[in-house]
Formats: sequence, structure tokens, C-alpha cells
Amino acid sequence: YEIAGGLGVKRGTVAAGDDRDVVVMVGDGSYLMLHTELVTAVAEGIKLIVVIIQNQGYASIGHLSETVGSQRFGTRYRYAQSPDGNPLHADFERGEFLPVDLAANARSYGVDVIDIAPGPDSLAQLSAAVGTAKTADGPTVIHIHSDPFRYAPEGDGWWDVPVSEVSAVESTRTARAEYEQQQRLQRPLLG
Ligand SMILES: Cc1ncc(C[n+]2csc(CCOP(=O)(O)OP(=O)(O)O)c2C)c(N)n1
Ligand SMILES: [Mg+2]
Repeated sequence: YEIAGGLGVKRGTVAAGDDRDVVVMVGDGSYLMLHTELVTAVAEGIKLIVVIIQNQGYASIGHLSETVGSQRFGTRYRYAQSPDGNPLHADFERGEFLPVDLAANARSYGVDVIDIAPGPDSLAQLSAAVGTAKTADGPTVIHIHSDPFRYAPEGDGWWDVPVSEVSAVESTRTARAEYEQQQRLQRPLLG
């Protein structure tokens, strides 16, 4: 529940007399879906530390999409562009990155923002930025870039994500066959 959730946790800890810091880690996509409670944090002086991981799109959903044979369709934040000039064929797969600046967005709400430029020392800078945020009185947003193709470690579980039964795309048909095979291994645990 992201920034709104962290805000509630911080309110709860303050009410309980607990001065622990609350850190919210949020992707660029999740930030775009729900970030306006930052304004509440500014208005009420709630000390929340928000780390935005900027990787130009829905990386985890892109990975999931790949595993179900649909490549990474529609999971990048890019300009819509048509491969053949027909606007009906436009997609977000090939255009330039959008000029969206989430650090500037957060700054516009009156939040302290630490914007870390991409580079080899960015993790050291992240560590220092968290230290600075902890000494602040109000909310801080730390904006850091990441690579959408660096995946989190495998969880070794199987996620029941249904794959289209009928498709003209070869990779989707292969994924459907795998899905049906995996489904046969499923055991009903309830009922
Ligand atoms: C309101 C809402 N809509 C859709 C989803 C499904 N969803 C889960 S993760 C995700 C992508 C999040 O992208 P981002 O925050 O940029 O994180 P990344 O995967 O790139 O690290 C989406 C759309 C969700 N969790 N919440
Ligand atoms: Mg992202």
C-alpha cells in the first residue's frame, strides 16, 4: 500500500510514542499510481522516507509477462510509436523514454528531494541519502535509477497466472502448454 500505507504506519508509531523511521520503497509505476499522500505528509509534517526506484516502467510485470509468453508488452514508459506509420499499430515498445521527472514531481509538493544521478557510486549515495533523510524533520523522497532487466532472485514458487487459451503468438501457445502442465500439479488446499 506504498506511500499511503507508510503514512499510516508512521502515524501509528508516533501515536504509540515510537520514534522509529518508516521507509517506503516504491517503483516509478507504483509512485504514479498513488503518491498524492506526500502532500498530507508535508501538510502534517509527517517524517516519511520514500525511496523511488526509477526504471522507466513496470519491470516486475514485464518479467511476469515474459514468463507467460507475452514478451514485455505495454510495460515500458515510452512515447507511443507505430512501426509502420499506422496509428492503430502504435505501441510503447520502441519510442524514446518519456521526459517524466518524478524527483521534480515530489519537489513540487514541498517534499525534500535527494535525486541520485545514475553512476557507479549511486548505492553509496543512496546510503548517505537515507542518513540525511533520517536527520530531517519532515518527509524526504530519494530518487534513484535502476535497471529494469536486473531481476529479483527467483522465489521458486508457481504463480497461477492464466495464459490465453487461443493465440496467434507462438510464445503464448508454448506458455499455455506449460501453464496446463503446471495446473495439473496443483493440489486443492481448501475444499
Ligand atoms: C493499483 C495497482 N494496480 C496494479 C497493480 C499491479 N502491479 C503490481 S507490480 C506493478 C508494476 C509496478 O511497477 P513499478 O512500481 O515501476 O515497479 P517495478 O516493477 O518497475 O520495480 C503493477 C502494475 C498494483 N499492484 N496496484
Ligand atoms: Mg518501475
